[in-house]
Amino acid sequence: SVTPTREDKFSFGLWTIGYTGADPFGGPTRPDLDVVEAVENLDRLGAYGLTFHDDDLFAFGSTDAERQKQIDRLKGALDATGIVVPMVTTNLFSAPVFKDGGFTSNDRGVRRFALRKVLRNIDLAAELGAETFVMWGGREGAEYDSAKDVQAALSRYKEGVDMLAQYVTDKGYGLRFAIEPKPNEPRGDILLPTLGHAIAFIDTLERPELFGVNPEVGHEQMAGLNFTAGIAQALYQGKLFHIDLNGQRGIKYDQDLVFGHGDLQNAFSLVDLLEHGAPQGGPAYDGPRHFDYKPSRTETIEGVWESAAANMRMYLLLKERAQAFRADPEVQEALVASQVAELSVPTLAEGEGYEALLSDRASYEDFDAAAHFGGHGYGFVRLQQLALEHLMGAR
Ligand code: 3MF
Ligand code: MG
Ligand code: MG
Ligand code: MG
Repeated sequence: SVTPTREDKFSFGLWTIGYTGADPFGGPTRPDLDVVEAVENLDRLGAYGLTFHDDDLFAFGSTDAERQKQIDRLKGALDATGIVVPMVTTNLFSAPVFKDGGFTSNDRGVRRFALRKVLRNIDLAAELGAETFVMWGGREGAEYDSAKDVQAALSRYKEGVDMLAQYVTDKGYGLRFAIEPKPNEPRGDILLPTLGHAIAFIDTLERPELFGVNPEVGHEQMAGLNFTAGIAQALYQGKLFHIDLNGQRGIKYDQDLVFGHGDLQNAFSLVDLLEHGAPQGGPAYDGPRHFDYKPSRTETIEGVWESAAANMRMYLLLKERAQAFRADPEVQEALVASQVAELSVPTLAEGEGYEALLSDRASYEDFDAAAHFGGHGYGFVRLQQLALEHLMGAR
């Protein structure tokens, strides 16, 4: 069915449906969205979760009383609807104090302030029962190579997040961290620009098991990368802790379109991967299907809710199409012809080392490379045509 239910685990950032349309060239085109209205509408549309940055819920610099009032209003709406908060994230990019970053600002005082802000927000995340704490370091970067010592910045990043991991461990919070990579915007270059950079960085941490990634469709595509392939590697490395779904059309600014409104083919293969795991039974993802999109500034508040619904509908339509693709006998036959499953057969026999391989004449002396080069095709184009026909509803 393409009607969203709680079991689909669709969640939205408060900053997504709450986007008022302000961009670098113009002010808002819609009024602010109240958190209670946000929760009620997500519930009405069939979503299961709301996520937020501290500064989305209560303005930066709020008094303790103002902060608590907003938290209480959110809790009331959650209780009334059953909407949950599976993820909380931190804003170290909007306030002017973070203009050169939070954890990696050149200014040590800013770095200490950033850590305190995040610790406070981690307490709130735990209180609300969140499982994941996302960190997008949007201002952790530079425009000029001589302005930022990248190796020192990575050391400070590590120092900061190691301390946060110590904190959640000491407190017994069940939280795990997900780093969100992005190549650029708002900084000219951002640290940990792709999911591959982030996974490599996680390897240097004191508690790598507490850290994974929160890749965003548009962010990887801004770097010209194949998002589905990146997600497959994140799964392979056990690091897909969370995901930001949206649409992007090529290498340009972060468009944050509705999921599927960008590279539709890649959205199809992504849903196929998320829903079916690797074709040969690799690990599957069972976390939230989280949308990080921006309702276009041309739309009214009715358009906001229509676009929120469109994200979920696109996901469910793609899921239906992917199921039909996998179930089609002709596709199954084409997959066999393309030897897709054969890649899961180990190259060496069990216990076989280089000595046995060296003495296996069939693998080299008697191997007919010419026949393999000229003699057989893989049929990948036929497979792609079948995939696209399913995507187009032509089969
Ligand atoms: C910016 C983003 C961010 C992150 C968020 C963490 C404001 O391009 O994608 O959204 O997703 O900070 O969840
Ligand atoms: Mg983004
Ligand atoms: Mg984006
Ligand atoms: Mg994002």
